Amino acid sequence: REKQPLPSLPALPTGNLDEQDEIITEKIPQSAYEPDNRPIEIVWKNVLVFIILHSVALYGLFVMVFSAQWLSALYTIILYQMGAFGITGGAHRLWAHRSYKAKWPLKLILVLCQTLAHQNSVIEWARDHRVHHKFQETDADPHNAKRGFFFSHMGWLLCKKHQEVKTKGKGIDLSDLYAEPLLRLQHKYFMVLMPFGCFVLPTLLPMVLWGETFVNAFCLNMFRYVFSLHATWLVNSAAHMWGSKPYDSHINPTENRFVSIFAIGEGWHNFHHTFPWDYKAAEFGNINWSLKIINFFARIGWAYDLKTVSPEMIKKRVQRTGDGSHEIWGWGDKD
Ligand code: ST9
Ligand code: ZN
Ligand code: ZN
Repeated sequence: REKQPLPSLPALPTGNLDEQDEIITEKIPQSAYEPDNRPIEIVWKNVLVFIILHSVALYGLFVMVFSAQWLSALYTIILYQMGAFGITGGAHRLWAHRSYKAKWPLKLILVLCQTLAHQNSVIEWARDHRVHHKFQETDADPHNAKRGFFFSHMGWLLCKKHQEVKTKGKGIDLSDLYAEPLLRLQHKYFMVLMPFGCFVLPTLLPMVLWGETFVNAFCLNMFRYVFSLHATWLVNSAAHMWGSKPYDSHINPTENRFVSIFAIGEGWHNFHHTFPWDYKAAEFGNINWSLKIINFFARIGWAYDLKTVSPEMIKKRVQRTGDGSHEIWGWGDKD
């Protein structure tokens, strides 16, 4: 059967997004899509790499519990938090959504932390993520949750992208990202910066600084990396499937407390897909470690122009499209 052509959507708004709720949250009617039954093209190299990564990471967990120095275990947790903030505060809230502005020292910290997290370069990450928001849960969504838990979690990184991702993705404006020399530099030299920043340096430091063994340091770092990948992927899988929908019951993203814990505040995904330009990525500040860090940088002046949705706008939206679960939380009392 032939697919119906997709209706065209307005481009992602840029600049001050405060008033553009309706534009960014406009959805492609799901009726325009039919399930795609074409066989997927598995990328066996990635399958092999992920099997190796997971095996070493499992051993890293064993090392963390039984044989690593306590300093190495603490260091692993700190690195995980730093990488996580590179993704949440950097690739996601700053660069993919432009939900606040940052001065260059903060940008430098963020790009270093994002390299430590290795989820591709900021430019590639933000491109896929903008495509995800604009075409959420359609064939053009890189990790379309309608294709199941495994596909949206990590399966999408193990096969070729759907042609719709590439075709529709071409219409996404990335000029603001390419206008930043720091991001261009990271993108251009990513295949040098990433191995060094995500694997070599994090392994060497505990060996040099407090005499950890190579095997322990290497496997702990792998555990840190794989754990942070799963924490991130849960936002695409679990937080698109399980949880409440207080802000918009017509979309699949949910409020998921469990995901928020591991993704340092990014599990409030029903709010985030409803109001993607809000720097808090949530209505409240609970279980939102990323918000606390951005607020700290705002206090010292490195983060500014923090965009946020007014309580009135949230209230109107909750009443209009929410699933009714919001009432039990009250208004603003968790801030
Ligand atoms: C990783 C990313 O894990 C995770 C992202 C998660 C996002 C989460 C979002 C949730 C938000 C909240 C954040 C929570 C954070 C919590 C932190 C807690 C710790 N538009 O990609 P290619 C075109 S990465 C437009 O190779 P293939 C383009 O021309 C893990 N065009 O497609 C492109 O060429 P170029 C580590 C697009 O060949 C060309 O297609 N990394 C788009 O189908 C080829 O692109 C890996 O494992 C688009 N969106 O291969 C790497 N996409 O780039 C895995 C593509 O030159 N990736 N085009 O412009 C791969 O090996 C491949 O991408 C592939 C697809 C095999 C998956
Ligand atoms: Zn999402
Ligand atoms: Zn987002």
